[in-house]
Amino acid sequence: MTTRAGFVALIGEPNAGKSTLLNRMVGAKVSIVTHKVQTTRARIRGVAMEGDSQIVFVDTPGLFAPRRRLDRAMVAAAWGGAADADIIVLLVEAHRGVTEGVERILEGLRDLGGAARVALAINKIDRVQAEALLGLTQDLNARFDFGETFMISAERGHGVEDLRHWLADALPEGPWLYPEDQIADLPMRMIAAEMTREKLTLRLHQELPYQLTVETESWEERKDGSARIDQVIYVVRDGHKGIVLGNKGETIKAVSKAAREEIETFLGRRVHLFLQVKVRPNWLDEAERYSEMGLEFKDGNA
Ligand SMILES: Nc1nc2c(ncn2[C@@H]2O[C@H](COP(=O)(O)OP(=O)(O)OP(=O)(O)O)[C@@H](O)[C@H]2O)c(=O)[nH]1
Ligand SMILES: [Mg+2]
Repeated sequence: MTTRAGFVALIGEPNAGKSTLLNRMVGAKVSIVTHKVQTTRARIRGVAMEGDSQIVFVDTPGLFAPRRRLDRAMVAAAWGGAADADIIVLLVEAHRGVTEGVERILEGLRDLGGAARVALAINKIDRVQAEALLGLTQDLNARFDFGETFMISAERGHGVEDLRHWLADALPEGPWLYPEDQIADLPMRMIAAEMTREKLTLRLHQELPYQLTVETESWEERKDGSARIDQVIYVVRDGHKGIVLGNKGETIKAVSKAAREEIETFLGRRVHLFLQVKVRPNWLDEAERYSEMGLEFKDGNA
């Protein structure tokens, strides 16, 4: 048997549907998804088997013009994921087409050189008329020499099988990189923290989701088979703490319930989840917060 294995980086603008595609390829929710931009903050790997190929998908933070230190670390992580991959899949939203952001990404891909093969996946085709896709495909292929173009709906699953087959054949020959039954390689404590961050992002508005982070502080296995998980939500201001807690603690209770249910589904057992909110005005400039997220902390403001 000839096995194949390798890394496939999913890159694109924020909200392009990278995490949705990763989850669909893997068949489980490994990476969090929201309707808001900049949901994913670090590289998240999900493993899919296709015939004799093992495809290690690398979900990356969206590529955008960074302003804050955290933004820069996210964008650096995304390009790092692309540079390290055997194959890159660029996701472009069908209904938005070639935006300035997409043009910038194409420039970045040109700078990367031919080190990796790049495929184009026009996503969210459920949102446009079929006729519009031909023009967009031609436009994008005139701008960059893609190895192949796919039209997909990551959410509904259209075209995803074709993409998976193509990737399985295009990966280099070699032994599998993970055990056959493994689907993710993020520590469970991080996945659990991400699930809580997803619920917070869905409930909170404006800048708040971008100014908080969630960390799992302790994880205790109980004799009855359940787990006790303690997490801290770091916010930058007292006012934010009040909003996260909500009137009579309503918001944090709802977040806690939704996150607990999702962690239970993932683990397949009962979970007791305890959330605490701490004000930490400078967490966005603390190296430890970045390593907890799996991001590189860069000194200085450059
Ligand atoms: N209509 C439609 N919506 C989609 C499709 N794929 C993803 N979405 C939605 O697009 C939004 C963003 O999806 P994500 O998977 O979080 O996007 P992302 O590229 O990971 O975003 P960042 O992590 O912020 O970079 C969510 O609301 C998804 O449900 C699709 O094929 N069709
Ligand atoms: Mg994402």
